[in-house]
Amino acid sequence: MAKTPSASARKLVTVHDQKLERGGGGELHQTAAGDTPILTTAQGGPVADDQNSLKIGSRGPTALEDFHFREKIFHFDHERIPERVVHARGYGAHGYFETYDSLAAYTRADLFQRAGEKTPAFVRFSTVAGSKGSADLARDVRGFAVKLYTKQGNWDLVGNNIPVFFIQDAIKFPDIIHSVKPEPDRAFPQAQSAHDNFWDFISLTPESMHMIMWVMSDRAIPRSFRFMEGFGVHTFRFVNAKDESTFVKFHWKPKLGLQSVVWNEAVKINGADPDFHRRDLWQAIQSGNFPEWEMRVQLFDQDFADSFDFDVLDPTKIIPEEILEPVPVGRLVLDRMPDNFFAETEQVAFMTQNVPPGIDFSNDPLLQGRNFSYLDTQLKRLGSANFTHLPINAPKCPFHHFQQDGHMAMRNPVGRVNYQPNSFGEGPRESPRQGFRSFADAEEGQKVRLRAESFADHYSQARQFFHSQTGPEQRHIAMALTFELSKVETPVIRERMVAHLLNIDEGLAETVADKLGIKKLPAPAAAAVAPRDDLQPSPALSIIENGPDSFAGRKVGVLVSPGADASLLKKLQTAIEKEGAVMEVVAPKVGGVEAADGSWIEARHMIDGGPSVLFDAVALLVSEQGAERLTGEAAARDFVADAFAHCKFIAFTPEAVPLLEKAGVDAEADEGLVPLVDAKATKAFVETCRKLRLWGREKAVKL
Ligand code: HDD
Repeated sequence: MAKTPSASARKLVTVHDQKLERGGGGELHQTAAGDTPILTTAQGGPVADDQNSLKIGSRGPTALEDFHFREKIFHFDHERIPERVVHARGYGAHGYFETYDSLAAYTRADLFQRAGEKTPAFVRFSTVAGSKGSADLARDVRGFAVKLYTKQGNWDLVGNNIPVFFIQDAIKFPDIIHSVKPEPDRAFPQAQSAHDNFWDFISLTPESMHMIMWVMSDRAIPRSFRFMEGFGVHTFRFVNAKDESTFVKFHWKPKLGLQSVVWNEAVKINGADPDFHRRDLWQAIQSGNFPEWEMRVQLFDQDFADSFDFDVLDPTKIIPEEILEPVPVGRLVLDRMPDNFFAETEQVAFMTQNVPPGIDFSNDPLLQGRNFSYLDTQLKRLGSANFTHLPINAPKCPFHHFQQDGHMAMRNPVGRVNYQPNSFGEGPRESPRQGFRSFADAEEGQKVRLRAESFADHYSQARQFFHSQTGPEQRHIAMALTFELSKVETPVIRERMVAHLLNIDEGLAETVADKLGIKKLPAPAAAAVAPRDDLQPSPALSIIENGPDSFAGRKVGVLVSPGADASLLKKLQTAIEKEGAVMEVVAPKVGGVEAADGSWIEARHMIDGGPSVLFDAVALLVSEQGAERLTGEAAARDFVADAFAHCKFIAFTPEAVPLLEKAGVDAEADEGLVPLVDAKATKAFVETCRKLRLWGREKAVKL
């Protein structure tokens, strides 16, 4: 019985990838009209009444024999599974990875053998600290977990949008995570690092200083997942067919360039649209604007590793791109949202130890620890050792093994033999040639609990990161540190942090100390290795230096009033869409406004539902009367004032000047205010928007 899927006939996907319609399957389950499936129990029994439980008399007790009620409530009671202990809030999408050229010289991993090879992918982006229901714009690291369903099994590259980590040894992971999560006695703050426990741990953990510079930078408040980089963080190995190893670090570069928001904006976005990042990815993919990242690899040998300033096994260090250029090897495209969030995004299980032959681990102690941790967590979360039977986790290549039974076993091999070797010539056998062979590195040493001396420099790269930022970015770091530490109630923790900052940049330490009201600077923190001054700044570390040269993928919010110029709006829309950006109309009332020429302008948002923080640039297309009325509305004044304060480009019709003025904005303040005097000006405005923000305004607005 073929039927068109409808909202009421949602699909169930079995582990065999058969799609069954809910309620489908035979005439008994059809209504007389034949178009609406009959509601059934999970056992398939048709249900007569789903509105009333079975009672003894209409006001009497509920009967125990009401198996439909019992099953319905039983199932509902068990809908939740534990959220991830970290990275609980996430959003995923399907896509593919396309290999540019053969990398056979470096790796025998099948996905890298042939130019043009396409490997199915599932990617989940996440924040680390917050619960599943927390807001997207928390100041936090973003997870960037990629599952590639290769022909040699799944490869999970479980990375972040920051190339370093807080700690050098996985044994400290529970401590760093406990410290950032809500404090155990009071259960707050949620999705925030701005509290005593986090900064206490950090201030007692100097190895975190490099990471802290990144987390206090705008990297931790990305404009969207589409505009951020990803990193595998650790040094891995490529191993070729001759069993030769090359070290490799993985990078993802967004095609649309890097972009972040500012903190004042982030706080407001969290209120206006806590799902800002989710919605952005959903809208981009559903409208056919598929986000794309390029995979680039830093390849190096043992000689390079030996000569490099820092230990390549230390996950708190990078190899600057200017020293070792990342080579493009392929692209990742996300082109399909999951059919069901729970089945796919929630149940996807990433594990660092999932690597195909040709990709191997280094001795990075953080990576080694991760390889232990990720298997445990899947059992806890998904409840059965058979979590690989879930379609999202199952390999897409043929697989054969003798693992069997257990809770929810759904892929059970047929036949008599479930072991090997066996005398019946049945079942799979291992293949020394094609199977995974660990790189045969020679290891020896005493059993010790020691941190390598080569891991001891905690400040030099933190300083290098800070000095690689542009002026506005350095200011943002200072402001972020001040904000976070202002929430710390214990003075000694604040002072300890300033003592660390003195080892990174004196000016930064002084600014933060001044804002925190610390009158006398403490002595710099004791450093096992003196911070170095000779590391060259790395421009690749700045977001502003690596912005795009187009406005593609961005969004303009156009505030209209009754009597607005519809043809000007049309021209603006054409210019915006030609750039690959999107326009959304904001109006005083739901539905839209009547234009001067009598036509109707449809609006997507009402002003207080569409504040300017949701847009990359704004335009004010208002009539004289409209402007006058809008000056009386707080939401309209905020729309303008926020756009200006967040250094956004603002186009405006001459009639909008009173609104600008009421919002405290001088229409001639700077080149970021673009008068829409004629149709040509719409194009000029969009070209101006390519700069994304007018950072020169920042000092004036004291962001
Ligand atoms: Fe982790 C999840 C990334 C260190 C233990 N981690 C998790 C996710 C990402 C990362 C992106 C979410 C995956 C998803 O979307 O399902 N983790 C990292 C990076 C690290 C890192 C880039 C350092 C370079 N993690 C790390 C350590 C440990 C863990 C040192 C433990 C020893 N991570 C976990 C975990 C999680 C996890 C507890 C929680 C949910 C999950 O694994 O599936 O096992």
